[in-house]
Amino acid sequence: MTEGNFVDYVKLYVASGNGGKGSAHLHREKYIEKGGPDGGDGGRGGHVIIRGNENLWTLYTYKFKRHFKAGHGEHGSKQRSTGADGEDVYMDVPLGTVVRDKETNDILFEITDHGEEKIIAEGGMGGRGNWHFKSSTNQTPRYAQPGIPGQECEIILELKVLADVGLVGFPNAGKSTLLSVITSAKPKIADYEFTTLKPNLGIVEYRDHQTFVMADIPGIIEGAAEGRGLGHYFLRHIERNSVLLFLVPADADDIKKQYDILLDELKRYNPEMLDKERLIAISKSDMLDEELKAELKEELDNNLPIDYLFISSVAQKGLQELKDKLWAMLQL
Ligand SMILES: Nc1nc2c(ncn2[C@@H]2O[C@H](COP(=O)(O)OP(=O)(O)OP(=O)(O)O)[C@@H](O)[C@H]2O)c(=O)[nH]1
Ligand SMILES: [Mg+2]
Repeated sequence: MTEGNFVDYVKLYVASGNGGKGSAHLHREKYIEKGGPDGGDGGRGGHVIIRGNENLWTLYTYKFKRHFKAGHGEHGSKQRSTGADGEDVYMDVPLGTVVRDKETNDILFEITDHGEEKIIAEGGMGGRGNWHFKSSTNQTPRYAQPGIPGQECEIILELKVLADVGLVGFPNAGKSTLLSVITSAKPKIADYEFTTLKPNLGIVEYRDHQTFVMADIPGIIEGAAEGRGLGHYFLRHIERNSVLLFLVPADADDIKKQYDILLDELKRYNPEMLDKERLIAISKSDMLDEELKAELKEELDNNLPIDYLFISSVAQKGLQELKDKLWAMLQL
């Protein structure tokens, strides 16, 4: 998935259909003097329905189509014939899509399951035809109910990525490079900070054709939770990951400190982030010679509070071990 087509926030207009009018038809037939009321009911207006689809990963399609209108119900007619219901409109969204009312910004619901359907705008009921209103005192009612108008509203769709593993690291830590070597994603990679501006997702192929999804998000810096850099906006994308992989480059001045800063930013953003499984990968470890690596290892063994390993995306070292560990953590 490239930068350009990852769409995670859209504003849309939706409108359900009007209910059809009930009919006020009076039956007329040769030789029958008083045929009586036989007007049928109007059909229901179409609903606008939001539906979860596990094959979608972004809200990309909604970048180009922003108005969704369901069909109107048809009017009732003679011989008690009910008008057809208006056509429902389905809007397929990826799992993890949060739907908000644009005016109030309130969350209306969230789609988390494949095939899950929620009506966002309910079609108006059809009006009842005149034959319903026939009574002993009124044998020939000449009125029928109008249909109920449909609803219209503006909504916001917001996607929280449901990847299994989220990458956390300072800018330039090598997150995108890792994604590019263990998945078929082709994120932009460069030797400067904030190369990644939007999340990238990749599917990691594991042994025996199993897979898990990894999300690469823009780098996080100190103060991200207060809005510094880009990280804050994108932290929501890793709120749902079950495992967080911290990437700290081997040439960092103080690896433990970088990890602590990252962890602190996550905690300030949402304390629940700390409930996730965590692993540290020391990236770019091809830059270390064996002696330096042994020294660093001793220091990290004493300092780091959680499990870690050395990797190098460029030299393709430690990647299978990394996948094994991540996979094991995902199975917990
Ligand atoms: N030597 C070495 N360099 C690496 C390795 N992985 C990444 N790099 C380099 O580190 C720089 C940053 O890599 P990116 O993958 O763009 O880093 P990032 O963490 O995605 O950075 P942002 O998107 O800015 O947050 C690039 O110049 C990469 O070539 C590695 O394993 N070894
Ligand atoms: Mg990047």
